[in-house]
Amino acid sequence: RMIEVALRGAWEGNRLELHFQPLIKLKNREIVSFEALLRLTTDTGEQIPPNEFIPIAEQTGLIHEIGAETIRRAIDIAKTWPEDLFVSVNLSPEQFRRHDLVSRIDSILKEAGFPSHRLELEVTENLLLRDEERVSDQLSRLNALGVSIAMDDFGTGYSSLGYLWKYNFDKLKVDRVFLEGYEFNQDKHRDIIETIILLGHKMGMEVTVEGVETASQDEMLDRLKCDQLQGYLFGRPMSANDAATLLEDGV
Ligand code: G
Ligand code: G
Ligand code: MN
Ligand code: NA
Repeated sequence: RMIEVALRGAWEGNRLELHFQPLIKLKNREIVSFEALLRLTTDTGEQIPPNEFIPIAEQTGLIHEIGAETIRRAIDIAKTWPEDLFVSVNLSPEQFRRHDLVSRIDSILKEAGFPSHRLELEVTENLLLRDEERVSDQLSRLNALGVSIAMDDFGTGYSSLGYLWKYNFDKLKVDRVFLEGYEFNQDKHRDIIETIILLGHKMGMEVTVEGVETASQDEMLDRLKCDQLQGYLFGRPMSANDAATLLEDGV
């Protein structure tokens, strides 16, 4: 209840804000993108994590407005970045229940005059669980718009391989669980991550590894040649202002 109240009109009161976490290109170590991540603060100053308020936004239907506004604002900020950077936005499976999802995203891009290829949308395997015709149709229409689609948290859901077979994704984001505890069993972690990267590349996708926290993980990934890295080692989710500063000063 309290969260629902906090979510209504939250943009106006600046209780809902976007933070940005950098994605680094492995080859040249430059920032290629930021992932937009929502942050909610209540009137009393309490921080509520997305894992708590996103489900409530989904249950109450607020996710449709919040999701559209998230894309609008993420694009608005991305317009101030160098033109070779893109921006990534997470989409909830619930947003795909609306038939106008794709046309809304199209209008947002057109109104902002933002090139569709600079927008990446992240979806999780949960989206595909229901295996609906509609979802597959929406994904191909997004593809036709020129927006790129990433499968987020790859490797943690159900029958991921079947979905890779059936749908065309532009990118795999390898879930950070595969890096957790790396220091204690390096070979095992390296072997599975290497295999996922190979799988992604074989299927024509780019691969981002998430959750990079230490220099030794970074070193291992550098040898494995994924495409992008993301994690606290390169930057935590930060305000749009801090992201702009990071772009000026470099990682
Ligand atoms: O932001 P944090 O690092 O705590 O993210 C926790 C979870 O919340 C992640 O799974 C992330 O994808 C999700 N999340 C963050 N921002 C958004 C958003 O704008 N939309 C949706 N649907 N999920 C988000
Ligand atoms: O599900 P998704 O991948 O969108 O979630 C992003 C979440 O992962 C956010 O909560 C973000 O703060 C968190 N995150 C990003 N980088 C790291 C990292 O290096 N370590 C940990 N533990 N969490 C991270
Ligand atoms: Mn994500
Ligand atoms: Na992710």
